[in-house]
Amino acid sequence: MRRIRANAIAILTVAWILGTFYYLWQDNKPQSSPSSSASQTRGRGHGQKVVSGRLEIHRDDRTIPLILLGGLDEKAYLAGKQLKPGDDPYRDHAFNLQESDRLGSERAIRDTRHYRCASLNYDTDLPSTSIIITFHNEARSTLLRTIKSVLMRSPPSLIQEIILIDDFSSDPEDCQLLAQIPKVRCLRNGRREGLIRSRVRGANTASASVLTFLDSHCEVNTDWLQPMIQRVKEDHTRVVSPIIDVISLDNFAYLAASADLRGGFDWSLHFKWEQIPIEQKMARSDPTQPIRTPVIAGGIFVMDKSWFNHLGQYDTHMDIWGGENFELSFRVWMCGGSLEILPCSRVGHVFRKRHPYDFPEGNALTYIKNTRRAAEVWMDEYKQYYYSARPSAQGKAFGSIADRVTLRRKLNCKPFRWYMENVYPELRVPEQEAVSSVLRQGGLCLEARGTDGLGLAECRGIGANRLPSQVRTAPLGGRLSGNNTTRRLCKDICAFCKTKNDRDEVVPFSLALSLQKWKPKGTALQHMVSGLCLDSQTPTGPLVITQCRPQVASQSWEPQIIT
Ligand code: LR7
Ligand code: MN
Repeated sequence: MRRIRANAIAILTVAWILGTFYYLWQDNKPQSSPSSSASQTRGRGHGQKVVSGRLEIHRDDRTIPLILLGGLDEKAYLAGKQLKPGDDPYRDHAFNLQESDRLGSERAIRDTRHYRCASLNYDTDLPSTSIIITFHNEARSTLLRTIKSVLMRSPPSLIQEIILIDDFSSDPEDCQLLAQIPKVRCLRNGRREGLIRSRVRGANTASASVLTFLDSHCEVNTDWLQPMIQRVKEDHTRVVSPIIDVISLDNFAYLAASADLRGGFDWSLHFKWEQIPIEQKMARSDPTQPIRTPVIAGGIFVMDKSWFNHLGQYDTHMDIWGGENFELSFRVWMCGGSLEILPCSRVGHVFRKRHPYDFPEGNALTYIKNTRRAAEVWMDEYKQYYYSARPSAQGKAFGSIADRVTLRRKLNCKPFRWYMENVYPELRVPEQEAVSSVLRQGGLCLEARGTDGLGLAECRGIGANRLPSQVRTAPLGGRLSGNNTTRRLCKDICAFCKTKNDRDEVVPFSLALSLQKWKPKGTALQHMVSGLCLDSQTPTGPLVITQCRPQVASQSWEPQIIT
C-alpha cells in the first residue's frame, strides 16, 4: 500500500516537471503580435530559455564584453568627490550617497520584464539615438552608473552619442571628465537654466534622428532601448517611455515597478501613477503590448527628433523643474501623436522625497508658473478646474504665452475637450455647479439687484473689475450666489437665493439653505425644491422660475469661467 502511494507521488512529480517544461516551451514558441511588427522567436540569449530540456539563464551583464571607458580614470573620478566622515549621506542629493558610492558603477540588476519580453525580436536596422541627460549637481556615482548602464545594456550600434548637459553645477569637472568616455559629450550651461531649456539645448545639438531623454540617476535594464526605438520607427508620432522601476533612495535596491500603471493627474496638475482602467486591463491578453498613457512622468522617454521639433520642442519659458511633462503630453495627444508605456522596456530611477537643489524663484512659484502656462495654453475652458484646485495660482505671474498659443494654432491641434473625451475620460470633471463662474445668457450675465431679486445685466468682467453684485455659482454646492450681505457670509463667493412663493421670483436671501439649491439640467438650472427652472422671460424684468423646458433660450445658462 505504502509502495503504491510512493509510486503515485513519484509519477505525479515527474508529470508536474514535464508539464512545467512544456508550459515554458509553449510560451517561447513564435507568436504573432497584432500591433507590433516586432516578431517573436525562441530565446535570443536574454532571460530564460529552454535548450534541450535545460533551463539556462542568460544575463546581458555577463554576455556583453566589458565596455571601455576610454580615457576616464573611473576610480579617480569617484574618489574626487567622497562623503566626508560624519557628513549626512542624504544632505546633498536627498538619497543615501554612501550606499550609491559603495555600489560601484557596474552592478548587475534583475531583469524585471515579463518573461515573454525576452523572446521578442526587433528590426535589425533600427535607427540610432542620441541620449540626452541633463543634470544639476548630480552625485558622481549615480551619474556614472546611468551612463555605464546605457553603454552596457544597449546595442552599441543604437547609441549615437550621450549628450550631458551640465546645468551649471558647482563643479564643472563632474561633466568634463566624463567626456573622456567614448561617445559621451559634455555641454555646460553658463547659468542655471533648469531641465527644460537644458534638454532643448541637448536636443538641438543631437545628431541622431531619435532622441532619448534620461534623468541623471537612472539604471537602464536589459534590452531597454530596442522596444522604444522600434515603436518610434514604426510610427514617428509615438512618444514612448519605459516602465520606471524604483531604485531605493536608502539602500539602492533595484525594485520592479507594477506593470499595470499609467500616468495620470489631478486638476491641480499633480502627476500620479494610476491603475490602467479595468476594461483595458481585462482586454490585455498580451502583457508585452504597449499601454496608452494620458501623460508621461516626464524624465525618461524616446521621441523622434523631427517630431519633437515639429511639435515645438518644449515651452522654454518654463523654469527649473515641473509642468513640462503635462505641456508635452497634452501637446503630443492634441496635435496628432500618442503616448505609451512599453512594458518590455524597464529603466530604474532613484525617486526622491525632496528636491536636493534650490529654485531661484522658489519651488511653489516655479511650479505654478510652469503649470499655469500649460493650463493657459492647452486646457481651454477646463483650466477653470485647475484654478479651482489650485487657487493660489490665480494672479501669479506666468509670462507671455503668445508664442505657444500661435504654435497651437499653427499645428491645428484638437481642443482639450477632445483630449478629455478620447484620451482621459477617467478624469472626473467637478460638477458644473461646483465651479466658480458667473452665469451668462446670450451677452448678459446674471446679477443680483440689491434685495429685490435677480436680473440680467451687462457682463462686467471678472477679477478686479467684477461687481460685487454679479452672481456666481458657488464652488461648494449647487447654490446660486450674489449680493453683498451673503457674499460676506460665504467668504466672497456664495450667496443664497430663494423663491418668493407668491411671485415665483428668485431673490437673494441669506437663510434656508434647502430652498437655495439648484442643479444643472442640460443648460438649464433647476430649483431643487420646486422642480422649476430659472427663467429670464423678459431680459429686463425680474428672474422667475417656470416649468423646465429644454432648449428654451430664456432658461439657458452658460457658466462663464472666473480665473
Ligand atoms: O535645475 C535643474 N536642472 C536640471 O538639469 C533641475 C533638475 N535638473 C535635472 C536633474 O539633475 C535630473 O536629471 O533634471 C532631471 C530631473 O530632475 P529630478 O530628478 O529632480 O526630477 P524628478 O525625478 O523628481 O521629476 C520628474 O518630473 C520632472 C518634472 O519636471 C521631470 O520631468 C523629471 O525628468 C521627472 N523624472 C522622471 O520622470 C523619472 C521618473 C520619476 C517619476 C514620476
Ligand atoms: Mn529624477
